[in-house]
Amino acid sequence: MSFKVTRRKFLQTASIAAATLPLAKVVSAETGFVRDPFTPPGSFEGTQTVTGGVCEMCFWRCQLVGKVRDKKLVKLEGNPKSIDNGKSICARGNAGIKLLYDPDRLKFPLKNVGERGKPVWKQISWQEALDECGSKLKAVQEKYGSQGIAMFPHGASAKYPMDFFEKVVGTHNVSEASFFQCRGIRDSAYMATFGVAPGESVDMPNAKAILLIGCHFGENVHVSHVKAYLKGLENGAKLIVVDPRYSASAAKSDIWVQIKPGTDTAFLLAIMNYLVQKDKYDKKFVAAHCVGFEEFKKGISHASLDWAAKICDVPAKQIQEVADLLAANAPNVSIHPGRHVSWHGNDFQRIRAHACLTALLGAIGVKGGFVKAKGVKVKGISWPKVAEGGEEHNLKLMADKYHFAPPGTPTELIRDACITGKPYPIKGCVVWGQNPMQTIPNQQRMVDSLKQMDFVMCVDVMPTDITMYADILLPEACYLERYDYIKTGTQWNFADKHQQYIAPRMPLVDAMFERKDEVFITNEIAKRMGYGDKIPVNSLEEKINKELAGVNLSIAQLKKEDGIHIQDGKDPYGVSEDFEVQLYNEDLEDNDYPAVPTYIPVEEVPKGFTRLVYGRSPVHTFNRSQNNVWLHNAMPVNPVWLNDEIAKKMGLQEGDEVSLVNSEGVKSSSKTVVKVTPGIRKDTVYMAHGYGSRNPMLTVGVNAGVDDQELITKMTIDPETGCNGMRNNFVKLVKDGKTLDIPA
Ligand SMILES: Nc1nc2c(c(=O)[nH]1)N[C@H]1C(S)=C(S)[C@@H](COP(=O)(O)OP(=O)(O)OC[C@H]3O[C@@H](n4cnc5c(=O)[nH]c(N)nc54)[C@H](O)[C@@H]3O)O[C@H]1N2
Ligand SMILES: Nc1nc2c(c(=O)[nH]1)N[C@H]1C(S)=C(S)[C@@H](COP(=O)(O)OP(=O)(O)OC[C@H]3O[C@@H](n4cnc5c(=O)[nH]c(N)nc54)[C@H](O)[C@@H]3O)O[C@H]1N2
Ligand code: SF4
Ligand SMILES: [Mo]
Repeated sequence: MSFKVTRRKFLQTASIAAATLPLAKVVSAETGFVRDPFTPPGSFEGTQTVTGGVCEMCFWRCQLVGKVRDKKLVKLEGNPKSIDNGKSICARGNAGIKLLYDPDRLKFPLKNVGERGKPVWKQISWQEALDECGSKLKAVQEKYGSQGIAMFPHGASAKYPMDFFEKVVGTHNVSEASFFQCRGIRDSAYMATFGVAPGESVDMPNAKAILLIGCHFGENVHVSHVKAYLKGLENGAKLIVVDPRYSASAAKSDIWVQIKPGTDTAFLLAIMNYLVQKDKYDKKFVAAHCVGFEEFKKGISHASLDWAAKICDVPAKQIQEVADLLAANAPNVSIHPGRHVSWHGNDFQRIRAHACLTALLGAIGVKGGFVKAKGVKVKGISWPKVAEGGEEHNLKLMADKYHFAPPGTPTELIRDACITGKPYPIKGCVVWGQNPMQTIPNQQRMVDSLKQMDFVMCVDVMPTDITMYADILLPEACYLERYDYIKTGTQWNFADKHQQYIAPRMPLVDAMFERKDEVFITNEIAKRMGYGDKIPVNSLEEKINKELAGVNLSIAQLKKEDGIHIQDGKDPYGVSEDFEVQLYNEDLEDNDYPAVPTYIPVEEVPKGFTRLVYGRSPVHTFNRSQNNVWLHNAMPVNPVWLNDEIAKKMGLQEGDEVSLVNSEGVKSSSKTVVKVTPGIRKDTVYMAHGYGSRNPMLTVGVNAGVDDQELITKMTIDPETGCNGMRNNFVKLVKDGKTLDIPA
């Protein structure tokens, strides 16, 4: 588009001009990769390189080495042996040291002698803390049954306790924000279409065209995935980005579709209908692998280019241009499955459309297409299944809803039960590595759920907003201080020499203060709940060694191999004969859901308001890194992106300090600044997620920027999966105490 040059220029100036954000100094704004800002060359003399680190500043788990001097970690780098991230790590990975040594980190077990939400902390011994957790959880179990305990887990360290609570204690009430507020819909929708969860399995390095719906690589940073994307662009792939905002990816695109939020399914339906009507789809692939083509064809026949253009507020010609570009490059096209996909409560249908479009283009198992890498499986050591049945307490089955939910229980079913006591009370809560205050919409419902509990325990590394609601708060060793999680995979670029890797997390330094790991904590609670005889391993190191033994490896061997075992892999290309694509899915039909991808309209923006959408900060991971001083300095607040013409009408200028209020009257408790830009639609504002912490123990991150979640109070639930849509909240800006209407 001719548009592109000026747009790109504007982005460059915008990122430099954002004077409050010295982002450009620290990281490349587009990739989030560090340009080594803090480390004068030569200052690492006398350090020893320790291998075997696996990053968990986010969940991509890049492989690390650490430079250690006098038992202190002074620098992190990518492990040069890695065939995944290689020597690269991102800003957040680099700043892991500042988490490790954060003076605000949890150091000792704490007991809340104040109120939930307004804690007064008293340091106690591990013995006392564990006795209290064990006895209180046992009491809940005895009084209300195992289903009376809910768990909110996330991350490597939460897997072992989650397994314990599900299989030994026997509760179904486990809800992962990384499913129900993130990618669960994607996995379920692809399962219902391809029969497999997709991961991020698109062969972007070898693609001739890449379609990103919402994905904003460069701000969303997963090192090897971003590398794959950039490699594709370097190799000449055409890039189509569908986003209401001029994201870092949109800035690199050949076609930017500035879509109206919530309407992507209509856009995809029109593309598919056009391809079918014009005979531009892969007939051979469809005949060999697709089920229900005729029903599908009929079901989407209403979706003309003009129909979609009106709904999506983009030119019909542009939709056609996208369709033609995809068809011209088929089958070597990467239709990205998405990752955070719980957007508007109509998302399962959209993600089904991603998968169906991929199939129509024959872009499966071919270079550049949807390609599942053939990785290694390392069998985990798990708790024995003790609790039998319990299905009569499965909230999902009892509600007879959300028949395509991912594993676990939809958050709202758990919170409904907490708040109403129906169909049964939930009175015990274990939070492990999740921050449901800031990652699940409608904070008041979370507060109400937590306040009515008999007992709440949190295991965390930092004092975050959720930890303010704990009765007992336990300090965990962080990812740099413990053995953990065996990361496996294949090389990031599907090179001709197919390889696989096995990389267990090994500590780079010892844990300080009284921090403990998940095996210690879970086992001690298990003993106190009467399950001591079920304990599968006595230490995390033993667990990892046993798991490695399953693939004829050991920690000692891995240490000799610089932390990463590499072996021959398998060619990932090709499609098995029995691979089936459900363009029309009978199971969906039987459960009263649309069997062919269908556009379900979302609520329109009310007069005087604008739609709030959010995404990633390139230098933060959600809220978890907000107190990290390097990352905080790189992007101290999350500016609210406001369309320049709208800003002008409102009399607002770049850098003006504002707060936000939503259509349900909820006001942000902190402030941020306005970013005035043509790079956002007039009916939408955008901000990075994760800011605005309220825990005063976070001396760096507290009240920095605005918490998007605080403003997301209106609930929209995806009917197939029960996942939370989070982009149907409408806001106004407040300046100098005055609430400003948003002009139409
Ligand atoms: N409004 C809004 N909501 C969202 C999103 C959004 O963009 N906007 N994103 C969604 C997405 S994509 C996801 S994946 C989820 C993520 O949501 P969460 O799972 O809640 O987020 P995390 O940052 O992984 O977890 C937060 C907690 O883990 C703690 N933690 C960090 N390291 C460790 C550790 O080693 N051990 C323990 N025990 N705790 C640790 C942090 O201090 C923090 O309290 O949020 C979802 N919710
Ligand atoms: N730096 C960094 N990187 C991360 C993370 C992090 O916390 N920090 N988290 C990781 C995790 S767990 C996840 S799940 C991923 C998430 O990363 P993505 O899956 O890429 O994130 P999304 O939130 O889906 O996409 C945000 C983009 O969607 C656009 N958008 C908003 N509404 C709509 C709409 O209706 N239609 C379309 N087409 N676009 C819309 C926004 O403008 C924004 O550019 O990022 C991962 N990478
Ligand atoms: S992408 Fe960055 S934060 Fe995530 S694991 Fe890799 S280095 Fe760590
Ligand atoms: Mo996520």
